[in-house]
Amino acid sequence: MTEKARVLVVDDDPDMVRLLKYALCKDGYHVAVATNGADALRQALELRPQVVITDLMMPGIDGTALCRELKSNPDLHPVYVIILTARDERESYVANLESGADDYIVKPAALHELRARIEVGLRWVRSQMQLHRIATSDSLTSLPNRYMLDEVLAREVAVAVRSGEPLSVIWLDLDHFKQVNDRFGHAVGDRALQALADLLRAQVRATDIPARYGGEEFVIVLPGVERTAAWAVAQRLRQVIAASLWPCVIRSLADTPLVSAFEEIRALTASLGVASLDQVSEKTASALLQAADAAVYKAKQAGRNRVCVYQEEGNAQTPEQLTGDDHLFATREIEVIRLYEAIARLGPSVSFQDAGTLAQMRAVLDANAVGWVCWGEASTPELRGCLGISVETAGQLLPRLQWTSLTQTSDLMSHNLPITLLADFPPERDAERLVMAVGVLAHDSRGGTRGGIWVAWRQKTRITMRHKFILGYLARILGLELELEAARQTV
Ligand code: GH3
Ligand code: MG
Ligand code: MG
Repeated sequence: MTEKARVLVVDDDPDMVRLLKYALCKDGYHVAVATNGADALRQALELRPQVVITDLMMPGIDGTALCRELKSNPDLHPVYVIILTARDERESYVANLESGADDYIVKPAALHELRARIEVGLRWVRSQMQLHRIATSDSLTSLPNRYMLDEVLAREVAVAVRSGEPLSVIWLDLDHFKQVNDRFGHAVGDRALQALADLLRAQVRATDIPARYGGEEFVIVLPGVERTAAWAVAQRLRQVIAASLWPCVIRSLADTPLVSAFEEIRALTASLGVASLDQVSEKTASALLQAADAAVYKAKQAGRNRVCVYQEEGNAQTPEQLTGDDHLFATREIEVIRLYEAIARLGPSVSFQDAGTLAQMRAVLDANAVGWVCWGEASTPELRGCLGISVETAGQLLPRLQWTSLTQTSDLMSHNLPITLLADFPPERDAERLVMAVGVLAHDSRGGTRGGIWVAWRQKTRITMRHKFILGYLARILGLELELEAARQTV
């Protein structure tokens, strides 16, 4: 169902607004009314009307002043303003057209004329929005383009300076991308850029803004995120890109005759640079971008497929926290990549009945037991595979697992919270005592439960972003087209 067009009617004559509201509602518009200019402005900010119909002569803020306010507020753009005017106000409505109003109607307004003028206004609003979309988004990837990025970043820098909140950016440049074009043609290169854009959209939170800077370079703006957290995001992106971008391109081109040649390339990787506003002395968008660009340059020089954090002049030492974490992640990362490779090789029909996949999952998550279940007709989970504990114990464990949808799970996990504690389970067999377990459901596109995976640990384990990501990834394959909603929603 299409959304109703929003119309705001302003007149100091209450009978007039009541009449117009009644008539326009009947015509299927969403109508709000105000009887003075100040109230009209308040309502406009709340409703974001596409069309405002306003009387001229009102006490306080009159129609002319209201029109000027509406038209000059970028948050309300595009708004179409129709002036309602008495027959003897000819001079003033001409002046109003000059000062920004879009149209006028002489009172008493015939309803069919009013309707026709509203429709003209809505057409204008739609074309304005389309123009805006064309001007601000990149046609290949539909991400915000550089023009939009400049605008967004300038705004976020201003907000951060005013509020003292952190602000970071990640600059991402694909490695040796020219080779992809040279070997397989631009169409394949384009497909890779689209796949990368999809991946960025899926991996960042709703408040982060990924944009295409140009060519094979992308920038992600992370409001409210300080450097270390931005670095962790960049690391995760780097891993996901290395593990899944090229396999994803191959899959999407599966029916192309050339596809076997694509396997000559094992992975398409990216170098990423991270910079935060607190690192640059000049608090501007361009200084911040330059810093991130300098960091990417360092990542390229250091061998590509890596993340570098910007370092201020004369401050050559890397923050301890970053090197420490990096070291910790390094060994685990290799395992994660092996897991992805195994999954990519199995393709979209991967089954968790495959013991190899389960074994790798268990190793990567450092879990004591993992398993996979399938929902039967009776909508009770049916054990299909388990690793690490006996089938009997797994069978006892299953009904006690608190199954969580992927959305909820990743939401909880992103806050580093344990999901389900099975503190005293199972009491009779101490050797296989499992104190914590997580269940993740995968749904199909109609919302039906297809299956689930579970992971159990002997001790309380902190569920980190890493665990969350791996579980999410596995559940996604299980359900084929799962949206990682929560990953985007978490604040
Ligand atoms: P490096 O690792 O140093 O970044 O190497 P690179 O090959 O990625 O970098 P270089 O700047 O030499 O080449 C960028 C390539 O990106 C060149 C150009 O053909 C390609 N490219 C830029 N925009 C597009 C596009 O819209 N579509 C396609 N298919 N290719 C593009
Ligand atoms: Mg480049
Ligand atoms: Mg490049």
